[in-house]
Amino acid sequence: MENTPRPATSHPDTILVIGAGGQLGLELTQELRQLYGATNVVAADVRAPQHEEVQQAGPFELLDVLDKPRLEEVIRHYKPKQVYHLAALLSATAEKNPKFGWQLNMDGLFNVLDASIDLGVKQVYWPSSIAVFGPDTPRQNTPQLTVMNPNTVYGISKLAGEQWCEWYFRKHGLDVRSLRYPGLIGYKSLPGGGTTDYAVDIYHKAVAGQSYECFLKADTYLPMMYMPDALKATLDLMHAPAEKLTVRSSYNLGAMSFSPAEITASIQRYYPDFHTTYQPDSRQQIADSWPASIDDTQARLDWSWQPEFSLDRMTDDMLLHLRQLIA
Ligand code: AKB
Repeated sequence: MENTPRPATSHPDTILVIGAGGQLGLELTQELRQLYGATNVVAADVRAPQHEEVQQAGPFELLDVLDKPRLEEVIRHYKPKQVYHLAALLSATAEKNPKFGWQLNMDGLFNVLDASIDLGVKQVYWPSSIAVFGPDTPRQNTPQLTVMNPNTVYGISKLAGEQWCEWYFRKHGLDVRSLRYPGLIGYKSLPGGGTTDYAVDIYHKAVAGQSYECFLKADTYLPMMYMPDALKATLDLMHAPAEKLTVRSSYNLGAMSFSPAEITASIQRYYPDFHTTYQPDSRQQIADSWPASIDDTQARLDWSWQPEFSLDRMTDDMLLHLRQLIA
């Protein structure tokens, strides 16, 4: 994470990252290994990831989070004090496979929370999403506490998960922490099955010299965040003193908000001939039910959250790295 240098920290305990092969998991695993040493960070995923960094740079375990005995075996073996549980089906995929989306997102969370209590894990990180909000929610500067009513399987599972995290904290004293991520954008890996994925795909098309067909309308505003900011937020939250945290469901987290037309214009600063066409599909309905921008005052107050990347700064960095990758 070259833009937000932090001093190396010594961390005596093992960390387990479940879903380490995913878009966030890959980068979070790399970041944690840099901070705490590769051998102290166990990467786990249902599939052996393609990325060497996850599978070979430190311990790796094949793990289906729905297989509770196997999860317990991994926890018993490594005795992690922290678990990052990132495995989930995202919004668009969960709409197509609702029962499995619910099962993975909920039973996976229960397995992690219960195993953590039973086997002495002290801290759990679990990502929530802007998908917890729904069509009745105020769309601009969506507050931390407001009408929710999500209408996607993913959103319902994330909202229920937030409430369960809070319940496990209050009832069992498990130190569960969570963020409501906006769409995450990074150059190291592709997201899969989300509604905000277009904002990653579009950069890949631009550097390949192709045009982009967008599945959302040109003026669809959604909250977004560049990966270095997402990593910083996650680690800042996990490092914050427990007594500072007033939210035990999940924190609103904002950075930037833009539309497909605006990201296209940002890319055109480098590729003037690049253009986007618009062919909205079922994901448009999902996007229309989500906030356009987020009020993250509570995160700023409680643990000094401050994003660094604007749209143009993200575009500069994304294009620089993607060009290097294909060179
Ligand atoms: C999705 O689009 O499903 C995710 C999310 C906003 O949680 N990126």
